[in-house]
Amino acid sequence: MDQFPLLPLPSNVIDGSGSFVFPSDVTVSCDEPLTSEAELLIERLGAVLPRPAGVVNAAQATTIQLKHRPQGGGREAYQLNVTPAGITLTAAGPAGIFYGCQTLAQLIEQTAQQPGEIRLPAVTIDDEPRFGWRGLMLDVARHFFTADEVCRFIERMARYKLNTFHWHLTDDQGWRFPVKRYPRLTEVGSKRPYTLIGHNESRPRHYDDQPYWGHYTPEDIRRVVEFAAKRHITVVPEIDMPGHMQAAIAAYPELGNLPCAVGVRPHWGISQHILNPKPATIDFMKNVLDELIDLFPGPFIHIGGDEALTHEWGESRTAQDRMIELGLKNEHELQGWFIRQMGDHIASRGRRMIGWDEIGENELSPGTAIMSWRGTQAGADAAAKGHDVVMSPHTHVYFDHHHRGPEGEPLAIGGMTTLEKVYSFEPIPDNLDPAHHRHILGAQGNVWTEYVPSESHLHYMAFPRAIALAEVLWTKRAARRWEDFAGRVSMHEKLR
Ligand code: TNX
Repeated sequence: MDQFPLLPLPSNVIDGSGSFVFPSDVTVSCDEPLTSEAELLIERLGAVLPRPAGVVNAAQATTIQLKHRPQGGGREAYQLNVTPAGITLTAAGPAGIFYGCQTLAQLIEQTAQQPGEIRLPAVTIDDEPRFGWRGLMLDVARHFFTADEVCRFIERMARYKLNTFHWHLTDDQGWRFPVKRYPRLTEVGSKRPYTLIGHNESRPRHYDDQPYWGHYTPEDIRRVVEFAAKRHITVVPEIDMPGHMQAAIAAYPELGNLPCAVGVRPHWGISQHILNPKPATIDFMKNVLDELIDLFPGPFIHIGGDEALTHEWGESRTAQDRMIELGLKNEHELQGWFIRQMGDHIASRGRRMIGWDEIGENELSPGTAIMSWRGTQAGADAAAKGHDVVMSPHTHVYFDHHHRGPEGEPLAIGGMTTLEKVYSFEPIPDNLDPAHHRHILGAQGNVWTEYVPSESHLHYMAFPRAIALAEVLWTKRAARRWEDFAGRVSMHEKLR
């Protein structure tokens, strides 16, 4: 199997004897609940097989059989068997079958590159992931990506067995999530009058004179969620609060702290504008979350919570009175209170709150999960207190950083995160007591898009780094070798 650059590397590969030669008419059969997986496999193979494959009834002789095997292996585990007589894929459920199909499709696509018959060497692959949260985050607020572009991004994630898509839907520079009850969020909040040219740190700042806008419809959201679900990807939507809310405050000034109007932010960096802590604002955000929960069926709802500058609360009579009324010592505790209001509401709707690691600086309700981005220590601390954690440190998995540059690369936010650095990432912190390891759900790469204006640029930033992360999260730690991975990635990229 060494000749095949499988990505991510499977757990266990045993070479068999002989090989399987594909007939000119390939057929796929499947047990009842696996029809969707069979259809997706057929669709994918359509691009490489000389004639389209067909689905047939499980009783007939077929090239590829997808079989449901209730016992053995986790939900995402599979066994792929290639023998001279045919190909069988078994798993305890549709997710495992889907991952087995990704492995099989990689094998077939690679052999199909050579002229002549398609022949696969006999092999048995037993495979399952190391972590359950294998994610990528996409920021659609700084630059907007359409539902079709998001689906193509998700499609590519699925090929490497990533299973969680975190959708950063709102920020200072644009509100992209449709809320029926508050239409101005998209009418006003999704448009900025012009956008910064060049880097946010350069002075003087220059702006283009192009209005920039974009938002989703509820149909777009449903389509993305369904597209992702078919590929066994859970979507985690994020409404970032109480900071990163300038676009919402531009739409509904009563959410802010100042008597004067603010616009949607035209440049990057952290905004001073933050939601006020009035009961009406808390209710407003709960209503927004209700509509979010109605459109996204997944277990986690992300409320951001990062980089909340509390300066405006320090200057506001209303915020100060609220702090006294609630018996809170300072603005930091007020931020914690705000987040807990959201967490309680999310829990009352049967979902779990997740937020950036700043929320862990205040007491959290049990069941709240955190996403550790300012390094891994905040994640280790939260795990030690019994909270679930997704590791997403800017040191290793920020895909808005340069690959190797800045020399020879397009403008980026800065930093450098090489493929090797991503590959070296270990999600379980060394200093975490083994009793708490189970709280590390996995990890996630983040694509912030201040400097990522187009779909091609997005793929350029995310890949191949996302593949390194996929292997970190799927493959057993002891089986990971950088040189081996680097070789497989370059073979794979050549074939693409
Ligand atoms: C920090 S990471 C942010 C984002 C920026 C990003 C740029 C995090 C939770 N917040 O708002 O886009 O840095 O790398």
